[in-house]
This record gives sequence, structure tokens and C-alpha cells, in this order.
Amino acid sequence: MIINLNGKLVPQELAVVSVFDHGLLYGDGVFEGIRFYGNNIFKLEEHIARLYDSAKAIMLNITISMEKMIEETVKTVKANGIADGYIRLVVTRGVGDLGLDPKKCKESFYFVIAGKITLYPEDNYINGLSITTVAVRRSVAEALDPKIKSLNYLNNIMAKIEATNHGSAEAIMINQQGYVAEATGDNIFIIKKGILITPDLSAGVLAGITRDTVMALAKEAGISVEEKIMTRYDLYTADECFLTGTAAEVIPVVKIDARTIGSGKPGAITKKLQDLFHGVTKTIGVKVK
Ligand code: PXG
Repeated sequence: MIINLNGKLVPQELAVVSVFDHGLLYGDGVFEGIRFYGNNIFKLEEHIARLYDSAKAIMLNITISMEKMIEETVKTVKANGIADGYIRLVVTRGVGDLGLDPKKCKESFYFVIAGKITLYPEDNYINGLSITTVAVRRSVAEALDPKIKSLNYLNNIMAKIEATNHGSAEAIMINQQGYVAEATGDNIFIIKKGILITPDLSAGVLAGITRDTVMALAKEAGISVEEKIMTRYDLYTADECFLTGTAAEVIPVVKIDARTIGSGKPGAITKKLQDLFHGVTKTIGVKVK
């Protein structure tokens, strides 16, 4: 595998970072996960825009322009010669000393990996996931805004551990007020009486690019879409449920906290949105030529 290390293409064995990098020492950095389908990097510009917004929010200066970052990403995919896969783009505060002062980091540092990702087994896409709400709360915006896609994923990892300890594949995180937020790396949607509903961003969730795509596709297909504050009751009494994310794509949920959702099989609207989503993955984005 060829890795882009701060603008240089190097073999995987040589792609190493300093132990003094603050991304590693403090989780001080931001990242994006991006998919490419048939040589089309899906919504690359939107991912890059979110990356720069995350960086701005934590006062991290990315050394290259957004246009150059798009070029570097395309270059990395091309160098690996794969048509379908997954990109991990990471920007760290860079090398500093053993103190958390970010001013000690002279320059931020980035790397791009273009490889493969499989989050859930194929069977889950056909028969649905069983998920659980967990005690670990989504971090509050006043502490670390969930809109920032930072390298601090411990909150989500703790939630994932809790879910897997209970034999569930994925966790649903609740916010400080007790409302539904999101999964550990995915947004959540339900369908109730034909309406597609997802937690409002004010519940403290990442503005997912797959979330946006699915909402737009639903509207185009004539399905009403609502972003609102949701409780666990809304989840338990939903007709259908699914998660969305770059890695997970659109994945049906059939059980939440041991309650069967709808018929216990992935619903018709979920399947339709899965199909519509796959239909646009090769068209919206930046082509690798
Ligand atoms: N919420 C959180 C907390 C996320 O981390 C999403 C929602 C979905 O956003 P997008 O823009 O991808 O639709 C994410 C994204 C992984 C992985 O390795 C996780 C994400 C993306 C790519 C890979 O599990 N999370």
C-alpha cells in the first residue's frame, strides 16, 4: 500500500509518525473517512470542507489549501490503483514537546491512506442489525462539540465497548438531556408512518455526509423528512430504522434494546433508500483520472 505522508508518496513500511506528534500524544487533530466507488471519490469536496471546518474549530492551521488537499487525496487513490475503497485522511497538530501547549507544534502534519474497510458482515445489510442504547453519553457541545470530527474518539469507543459487552454490534448514544444522538460512527434514522425522521443536529451529532445524502434522496423520492428531538420511545415504536455513515453506508436496524422494530425485517423504505444511495455513489464526487 502507498501512503501519502504530508505530500510524499511512500510505501506503507516507511509511513511512520513521530512519537512527539500531538495527534498521538493528545488526540489533537482532525480526520475524515471517505469512500470511493468506481473511481469516483464520493462527495470529496464536502468531506474536505468538513475537515477544514473541524480544523478551524480547534484552531489547527492546515498547511495546504483545500484545493491542494483534494489533489493530494486523488493522487493517493491513483497511486494505489484501486477503483473502490476507503480513504482515511488525518491532520494532526504536528510534532511538539511533552506538554500539551499546541503552540509548541510548529506545523500541522497530514497523511492519507487509501485502502479497504468492512464495518459489518454482509448478512447485517440484508437482515439488519441489533443495537443497544448505552449509559455512556454523547459528549456535550460545551466540552467537545460532536460536530468536530476530531481524533478524540474515546467517548464513542467507550460506547462501542459497552454495546459489544452486551452482545450488540453497535451503540446508540443518548445526549446529556436524555435525547437520542447518534451511533458511535453513524447517524440514526427512523421511519414512522412513512415519514423519515432523524435527530436534529442540536441534539449533538456529527453532520454526516451520508445523512445529508439520504435526506436529499428521500425528499427527491417524495418522502417527507423531519429533523427533530427524539427519545428512546421514538426508536422503540418506529416502523423502520437504519444507520448511515461513510463506512457503514445505509444499514438496517431490526432490534433496539431487545424491542423488535417493525416486522423485524429491514423495511421497504430503508431498502429503497439503500438502493437510491448506491445509485448515486458513482456519480456525485471527484473522479480519479
Ligand atoms: N457520527 C459520527 C460520530 C461519525 O464518526 C458519522 C456520524 C457519519 O458521518 P458520514 O459523514 O461518514 O456520513 C460518523 C462518521 C469508522 C468510520 O472507521 C467512522 C466514520 C466514518 C468513516 C469510518 O468506523 N464516522
